[in-house]
Amino acid sequence: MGKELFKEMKKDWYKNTVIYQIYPRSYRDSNGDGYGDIKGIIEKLDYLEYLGIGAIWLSPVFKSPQKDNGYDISDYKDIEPMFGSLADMEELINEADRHGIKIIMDLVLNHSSDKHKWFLEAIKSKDNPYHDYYVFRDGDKDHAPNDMRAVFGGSAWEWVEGLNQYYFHQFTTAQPDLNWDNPKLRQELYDMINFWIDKGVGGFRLDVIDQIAKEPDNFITSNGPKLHKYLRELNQKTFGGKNLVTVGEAWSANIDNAPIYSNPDGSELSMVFQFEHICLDQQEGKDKWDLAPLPFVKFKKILNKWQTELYGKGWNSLFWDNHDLPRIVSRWGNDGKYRVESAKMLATILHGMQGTPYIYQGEEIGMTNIKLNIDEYDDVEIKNMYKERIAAGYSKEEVMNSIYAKGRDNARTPMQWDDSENSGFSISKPWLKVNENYKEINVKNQINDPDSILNYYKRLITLRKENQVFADGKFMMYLEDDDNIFAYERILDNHRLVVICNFYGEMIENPLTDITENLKMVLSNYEKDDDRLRPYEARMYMI
Ligand code: TEU
Repeated sequence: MGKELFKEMKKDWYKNTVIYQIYPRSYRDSNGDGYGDIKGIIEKLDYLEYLGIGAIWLSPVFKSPQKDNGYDISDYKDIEPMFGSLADMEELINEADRHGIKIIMDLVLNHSSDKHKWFLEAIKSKDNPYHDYYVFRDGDKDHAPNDMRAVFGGSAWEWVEGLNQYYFHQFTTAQPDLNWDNPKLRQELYDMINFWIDKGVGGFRLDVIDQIAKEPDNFITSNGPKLHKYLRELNQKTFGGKNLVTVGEAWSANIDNAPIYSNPDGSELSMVFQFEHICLDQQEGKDKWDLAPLPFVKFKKILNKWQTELYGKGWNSLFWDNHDLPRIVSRWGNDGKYRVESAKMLATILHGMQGTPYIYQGEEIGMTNIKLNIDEYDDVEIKNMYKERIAAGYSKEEVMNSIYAKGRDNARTPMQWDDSENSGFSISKPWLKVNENYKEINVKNQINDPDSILNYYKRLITLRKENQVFADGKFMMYLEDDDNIFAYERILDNHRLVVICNFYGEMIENPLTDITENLKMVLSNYEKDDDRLRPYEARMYMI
């Protein structure tokens, strides 16, 4: 292999790999305090190497009062003691590297914690050197600058007694927005990022990156006019040209601006993490709590659009789950009788497409949603929404049903390692309840079972690594208007990859038998072939 080609391949390593997301609180508790930690992750690196993933997206482990479980950072250059120490983090980076795994850190650059020293200084006086690191506006106690709302409920403006000003916060009041218009603030962030690059991290996930260039006076939160200017500067001052993978979480990204974020020239980020396909099972114009069935054909059209229109122009993330979303097998699969079949079917659809697939911890064993009593939940979003909706006159039953379906704690229950007490997550009472089904659904049960969901994921990851058609094949959808089937083909030179899935639980006819006649079936969730497609059947063919 020529040196240049090798360089070229390395630059795009994230296109042939799969990224695994760890929510550290819930992964593995090594010291028995009920919270997962960095040493716990190190214990599980052999498992992750077995699975075959190339990188870990590590949800925030920085110093934090944990008002939003780490998405409120009070020191970007230090580690939260409940997760370990800076030395543990360095050990994780090095040990992961020995296992062929890169560590992607989760940077929250849109806001800090209200306990960050910058903010504590900023509220002291209007002429404090840190005051302009945040977004303050004048007003009086009874009149906020405008009526903008925060994502987690309430006004986006919080009054500071004494300073007699409001600060702007898009999330909780404990997460004041940083002022990216201030070059000194930007430089501090770049220095901090370079600190982590020097420690050997493999890249960064950038939390709500589309919201950094807010202009609250103009009611702009996402996608502000200066956004891409700031992203290019960020790139040049930090990770640009360094072969790191960068993924921008952007709820507002669309097919028109995704190529700007993920321009193949490397001027901004490696890829976008956008949500158009994931926000469909809610009532139009309302929010995620207002439930509606998944409009299947529309869903396929959206995925088709991203596959075909971004081709050659940018790069996308492929995901069903993360720490903010419910468990996919409970959401769009079947977490009862067909849990195993539907989990594999959903994995097949996702991993056959173009983009970098993400596996959220526990997805690889088909972990499910949970139903708790309201006081057993931990998530600030759930708690705030519950109070707001009950006060607004919703019935308790309706609110609880929304939480069961969409609450973020569905994804945050402890990882299910084995059938011992607390699912092998911890020897102590975990911070959030373990799902009762852990005796059946756990890693130990699946690792030696060739037909398990876990080993199915492992095969998908191997197929992606070994066949370039997964990364580069052109996408073509079949039967776009069919109400049950999700099917497509990927083509690269004379290589073909065909995926045919029955998305639902009824047995149906398979109209695509001609297409697969001369192809070899490389993966399926049913044993013997059949003319028809059985409940949640998934087939992957190649030539
Ligand atoms: O999420 C961005 C975000 O907008 C979410 O709050 C999302 O709207 C919500 O979770 C959907 O239910 C990121 C992080 O992933 C999330 O965990 C943080 O709470 C949030 O940013 C603030 O940092």
